[in-house]
Amino acid sequence: MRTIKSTPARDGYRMPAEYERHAGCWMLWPERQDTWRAGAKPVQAAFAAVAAAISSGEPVTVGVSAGQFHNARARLPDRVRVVEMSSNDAWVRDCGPTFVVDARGRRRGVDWIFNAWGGLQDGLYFPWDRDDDVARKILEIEGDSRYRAPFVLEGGAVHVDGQGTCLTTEECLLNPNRNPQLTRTDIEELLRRYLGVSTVIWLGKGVHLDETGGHIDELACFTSPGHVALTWTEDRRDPQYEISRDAHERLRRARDARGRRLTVHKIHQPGPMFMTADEAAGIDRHDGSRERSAGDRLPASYVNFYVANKVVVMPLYDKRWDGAAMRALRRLFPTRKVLGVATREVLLGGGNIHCITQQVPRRVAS
Ligand code: KQY
Repeated sequence: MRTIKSTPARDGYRMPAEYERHAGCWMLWPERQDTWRAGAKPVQAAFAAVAAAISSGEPVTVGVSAGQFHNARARLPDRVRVVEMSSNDAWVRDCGPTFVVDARGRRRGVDWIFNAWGGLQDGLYFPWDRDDDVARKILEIEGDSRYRAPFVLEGGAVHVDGQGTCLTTEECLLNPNRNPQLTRTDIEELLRRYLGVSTVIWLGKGVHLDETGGHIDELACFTSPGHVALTWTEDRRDPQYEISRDAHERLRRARDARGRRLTVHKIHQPGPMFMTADEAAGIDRHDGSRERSAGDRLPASYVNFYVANKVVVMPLYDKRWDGAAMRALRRLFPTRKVLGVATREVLLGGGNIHCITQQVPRRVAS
């Protein structure tokens, strides 16, 4: 597998939207006990259910440590490919490659520098060296050439419409715990070069208390060109109210790369949801890892879904709001079946279905 010194944009490559055709999807198997409670068994069941749902519409590969290989193989459906791969945790959206394609249907991957969402300043765990190698290993297996981007970024920090527009947040990308040497203008230029976009739409803050420091993939995403789903609440006393209202205003004023106005689809958040004492008691404490405590507010959002070829897989966690979110996604993705998976266990680790998946766009054989 070759590492290319150029940039995707210079070579005519762009990041396709998630709703474009996939060759498959990658996940990593969860096991670390300072993230996942009860020996990670409850969350492994949730990951297996997500893999089963996605694999009904496209091939799924799960990377797993040597020690967990037999367990993962036994718990995942036979149609899911399981390969040995070490990692520090299971967030392949962030440590995996971002795939890019060109007009001839060729595919390559961008390997961002990964620093566990903030490095030694306020990263979530140390070390993160195995995570930083995940993108490269996936590209080896996929047989795709690699660009090593010269800056810190996670896949969950950007969404694209596939037609030249990138959506991101100031809270995350301008945080000095990622790239203190880069200005906003520098970062926009790097997004142009590495995602092949021409327009960057900046939202302000991410979801309230999101431990990644404001990833866009909890807050908002494109559902088709010109259409954005946004997590929402009508409760003015909730700090999320002001965050979502500000995002809505920015989206209302924005134009995408093709000069279109955006239609914003509000999806009411669940909860608010909090970690229980029982859940917190089941998580190991570890120096250098984020402490997870009873009463912590969880960054719950329905916007953290995954769009596969034939299905959309969305988190379920709150009977009061699940139905409305599912109906909204059915309207937004009329050609796909919307499948819900109960993923409170994934949420306890600080993310959800979008964060634990990484799509591989389809390559057209040349
Ligand atoms: O938002 C994401 N893309 C990932 C969430 C990571 C949480 C780490 N504990």
